[in-house]
Amino acid sequence: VQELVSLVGTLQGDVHWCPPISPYLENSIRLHDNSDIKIVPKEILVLKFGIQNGGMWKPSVCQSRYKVAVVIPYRNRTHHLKQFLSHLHPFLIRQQLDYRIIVVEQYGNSEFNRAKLLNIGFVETLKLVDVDCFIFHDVDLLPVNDFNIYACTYLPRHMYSAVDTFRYQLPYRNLFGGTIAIQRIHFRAVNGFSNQFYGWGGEDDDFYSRIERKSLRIIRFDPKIATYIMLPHPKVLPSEDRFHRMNEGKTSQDYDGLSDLSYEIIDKKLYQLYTWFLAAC
Ligand code: BGN
Repeated sequence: VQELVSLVGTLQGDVHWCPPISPYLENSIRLHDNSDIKIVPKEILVLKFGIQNGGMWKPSVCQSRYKVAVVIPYRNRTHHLKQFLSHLHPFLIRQQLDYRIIVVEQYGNSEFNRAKLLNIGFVETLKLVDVDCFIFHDVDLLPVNDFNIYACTYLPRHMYSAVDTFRYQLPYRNLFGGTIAIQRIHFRAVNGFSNQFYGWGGEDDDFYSRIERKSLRIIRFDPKIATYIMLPHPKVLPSEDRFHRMNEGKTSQDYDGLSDLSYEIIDKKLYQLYTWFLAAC
């Protein structure tokens, strides 16, 4: 917990801070494999926890030490999204976070551009809330341990150290994909993600290099805490272009990213469990 940085400023009014470790964290692991994930109807989640429109929540009895935006790049995974929200809302609530879930859906049929959707999510979120910590999160990854706190550490953090589908081993040391937590200042400092990666693979490796080039480092939590399960999906073919893109990325960081981001928001809505953007990119 000491490694986490509180980015919320001063106490508002006469409430007190939430305790450093939430009393609601549970030691027992309730997710063992993906058959454990039950979809909870949104009406029930809203009623039980008081989730606000747009997928927002914060503790009412104390002021959270951590304010975060969870941004999800998305297209065509309705079932996963329902499972994700059913799991993640109660998980974040047990951690007593002040949070908002934002889903950025890619419009149209061009190849999926995960990295650009995350850049868009970053920019659009900041138009709605003043938040200093971003969690960029794939929809098919679910954290199983309550002590994996969804707040920013000083350094950018790769959130999974162990995933069931990788037999709980990291495939390689510099992996920075799937789920990361990064401070707003650091995301800006590296100029966000490259916008050039269409199709599967490489955008996260490129992002890792961006971090290194700006003399930052990454950290991870202990694999016993940073454990995830991955929801099953058909294997996608990696993009052939990704090696070329990664090579280009060595010199294009300062002009490819947040600095040249162009897109159009086709639609947006505050759904009960998340804020939704439909983006053409
Ligand atoms: C890597 C992918 C990552 C992906 C991880 C885990 C590439 C670039 C060429 C080596 N990188 O191989 O994007 O997150 O696997 O699945 O394909």
